[in-house]
Amino acid sequence: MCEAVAFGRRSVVGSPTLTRDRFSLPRNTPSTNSGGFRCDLLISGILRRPGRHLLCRGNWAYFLPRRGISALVPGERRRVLIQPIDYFLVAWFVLAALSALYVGVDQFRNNPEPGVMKWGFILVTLYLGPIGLLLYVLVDKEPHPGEHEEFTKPLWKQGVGSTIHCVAGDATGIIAAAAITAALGLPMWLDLIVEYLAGFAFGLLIFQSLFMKSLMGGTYLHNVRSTFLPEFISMNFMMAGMAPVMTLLMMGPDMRAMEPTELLFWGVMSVGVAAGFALAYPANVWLVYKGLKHGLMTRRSSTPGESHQNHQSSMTGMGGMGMPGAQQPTRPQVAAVALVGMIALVAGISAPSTTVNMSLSARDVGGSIMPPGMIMTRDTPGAAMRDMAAVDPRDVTATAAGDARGDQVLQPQLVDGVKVFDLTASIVRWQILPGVWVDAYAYNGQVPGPRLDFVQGDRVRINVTNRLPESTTVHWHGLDVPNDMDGPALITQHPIEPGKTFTYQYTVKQAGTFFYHSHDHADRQEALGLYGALIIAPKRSADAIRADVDYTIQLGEWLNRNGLTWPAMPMEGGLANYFTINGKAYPSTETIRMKVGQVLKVRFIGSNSVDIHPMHIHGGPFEVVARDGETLAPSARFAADTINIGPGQRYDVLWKARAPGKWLIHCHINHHTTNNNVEQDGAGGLTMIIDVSS
Ligand SMILES: [Cu+2]
Repeated sequence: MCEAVAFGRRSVVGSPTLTRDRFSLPRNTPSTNSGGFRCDLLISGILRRPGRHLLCRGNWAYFLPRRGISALVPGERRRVLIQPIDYFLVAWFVLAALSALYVGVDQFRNNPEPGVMKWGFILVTLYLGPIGLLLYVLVDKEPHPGEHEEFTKPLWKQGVGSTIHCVAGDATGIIAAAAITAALGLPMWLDLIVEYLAGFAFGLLIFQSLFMKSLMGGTYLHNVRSTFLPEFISMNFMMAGMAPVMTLLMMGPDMRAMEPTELLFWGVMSVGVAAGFALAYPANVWLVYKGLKHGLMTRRSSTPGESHQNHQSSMTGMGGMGMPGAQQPTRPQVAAVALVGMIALVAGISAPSTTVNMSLSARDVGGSIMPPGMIMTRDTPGAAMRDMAAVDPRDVTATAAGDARGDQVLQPQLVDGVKVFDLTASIVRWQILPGVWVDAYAYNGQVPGPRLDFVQGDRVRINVTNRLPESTTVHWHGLDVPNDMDGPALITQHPIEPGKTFTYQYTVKQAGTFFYHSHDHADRQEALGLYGALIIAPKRSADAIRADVDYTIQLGEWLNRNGLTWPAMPMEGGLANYFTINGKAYPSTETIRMKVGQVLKVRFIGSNSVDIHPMHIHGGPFEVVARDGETLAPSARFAADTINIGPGQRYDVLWKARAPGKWLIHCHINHHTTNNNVEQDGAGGLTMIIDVSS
């Protein structure tokens, strides 16, 4: 007994044991009639997976896991999403961890600071990394035994100590709240308010009043009251620096920054803390100078027998004392500083709303990575961002072989006189050029999707299974079908939700060149590869326009940068940089081979949804014989050498091989015959060769 997993839908004729996502096959099961999918529907490459074999017998394929069965979907997954910034983040947080380790060990082993300040430095070093370490060494680390009191006396060092204390308390509250609000899906503006309150509460009620109680004496409530105003001032400046940095970076092009599970979120928090520190520092210097906040302290444990005192604390700049020579702060002074702090806070929280949409939450757009150059404004809806976002590589379920081809003919099963086809939409890694891979939305693991060959009069049934992370539908472009089979999502049918299957069924009335494509967020899904050819033969074969070679060209456009794929769109940031014929860019496009005197029929399909492509054939004019699936009357046929293929349009043209040589078919928007603006082997993108021999 060997267990096997079939790719896609199961259609089992033998007597295997079926379970939900797997089945067992008796040993030596006859290969072609016992279930699974035909090998020619599969792309050999997606079947290679560590720990799995592919058994491809005759026309049928099975997956044989070496250890159990883990998933229905075969192929290599890309489990991680790595952007260039991530390397810096990893390095940064390794440095931060090492720095914090050093500060922690040194504080507790060697430095006569009270515990609350030791923790303050450790926390701030976690946020600020080597900068925290630098501050510690410059202002607090006792140079030689007994020198701490003298070493920490200067006002600028006391100001740093006071800011460290504020940042450790307030920023910790802010960061904890940011992580929680992101998980709750609160809009950004509400996030900031919750974060402010949490930061203030944590800083004042816990870090300041509670942890400092032993140092300050007095009751907890008294401490809360006496430290409220200086904490309020310091916190306001701190948040005034932190809020805009957090908002603008979180809602920038890489919105992984909104997800606490992403390293980038913590990187943004670090930058935010640095900005908050910088803005709060001057205020803290003044507060310490005036004796409204404490700065650095020294606490020494006396050796037994040395003194009756167990502890000796020296708190420079502690409440009511101020720095030597400083006058008591006046009410107008305190009021003015507090007022400016509040103005800074309001500005810091509200100013980003002029450029980013603060009504969005992490749930709306979290994790989306926008194309470079996309214009996002204060009123850009979350739906627009999701529409244009990069395909998340973690949603890729399989990797196609580099030489895999799309547009492979899909063989139907005949059930009670109905031709039954199975289409499954999923995300696959697809090679458009050696070394250039896109994360494509694909039917049956190929771009374009498999070709459906119909004959006029056929009754067909197409089971469409959705393995995308979003809903989808299929539209039968140009076909005269019942309205509820037509495909527009939310207009004629409920979208097919992820994991679900919808069955389309109709009688094929027309003949000619047609295609199918997604009709749910088509600007995204069709651009990412969800289209395929419908080639319908006329009922009377005498009606067919004959040619020696019949070749279908489906056009595609891709935006692929930084290892990510975005749907190409005629939008800022959305313009394509790769162009494909049948899923491949020249020189990876196919070559048509024919002999002098033979006639080639090219069926152009405007399957891309962005540009009009003026398709040109070298070597003399062609004759346009059909448009949009309709055969032109002989009197309406015309000669041309370039024809505009607009999105959705189809043209069938006949081209005669007049002389031997390599003749080109290419788009005449010359940018479309480059690969990321580079010509390779004389061309690129929408180019292919007709190789005519004599
Ligand atoms: Cu073009």
